Amino acid sequence: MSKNITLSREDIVRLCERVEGAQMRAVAIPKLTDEYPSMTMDDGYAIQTELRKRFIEKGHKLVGWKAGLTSKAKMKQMGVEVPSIGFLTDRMAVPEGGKISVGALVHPRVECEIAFVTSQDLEGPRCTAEQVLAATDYVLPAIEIIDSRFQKFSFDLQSVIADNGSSARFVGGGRPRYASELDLRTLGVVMEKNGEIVEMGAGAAVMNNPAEAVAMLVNILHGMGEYLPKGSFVMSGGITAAVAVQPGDFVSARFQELGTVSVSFT
Ligand code: 0L1
Ligand code: MG
Repeated sequence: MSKNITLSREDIVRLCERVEGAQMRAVAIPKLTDEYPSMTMDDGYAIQTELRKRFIEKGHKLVGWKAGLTSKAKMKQMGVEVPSIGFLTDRMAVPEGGKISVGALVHPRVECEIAFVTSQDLEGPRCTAEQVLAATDYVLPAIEIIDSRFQKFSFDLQSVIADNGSSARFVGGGRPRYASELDLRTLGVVMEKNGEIVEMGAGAAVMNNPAEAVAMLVNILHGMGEYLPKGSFVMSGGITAAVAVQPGDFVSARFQELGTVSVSFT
């Protein structure tokens, strides 16, 4: 598949450094398209790939991937119409019940997602939800903490892809289950913040079946010349809109059949 890269190598490195600086220092920056209005989604993925290489060179370990903007609620909330993907590293992982310092982030939001752990390699370009389910070891509930580095969470798809899909932290927990024992479409989730219900939904909100979102992710990876290796942790996308958090908040997501995952913010 031919890529529509319009940025020079120098610009890709420069924009990668800008995004990396914003992530490391937890400062908001203008969206990248303000300076490069004709930037493409492939340019965004080229910047994201550069960021991944830099993190790996610094010793971060790639543990998996995330699909983002995969539900109508999320697309409406963010004003985009196409899903995206981002990478996950060991430094983003937070244990179930753990604490996250809001000071290390710009303006975090939480969303509940169904995560997949794969037992076989998956490769595009025509990966299907059935192939994803056949290659899945188990599924588990997760909370993703997203943190767009763009001012006021105002961005477009090209910029958010460059910013690694707003990836910041993730928490896996609850009760892992074989996907074959569940109907992921009707599986319900209730998200509570400080004991109040703030969002609820069911798996079908994610592209009719969260396994479809993982297949989409594998097919985007193929376009980047990559595949999804076995043993990957993959988050399939927020079932509901994302909810803002601040210091002192306690968030828990109760998933039907999969138990509860929770995290607090300091
Ligand atoms: O995981 C997601 O769906 C987030 C994708 C990026 C958009 C955002 O920051 O809300
Ligand atoms: Mg997400």
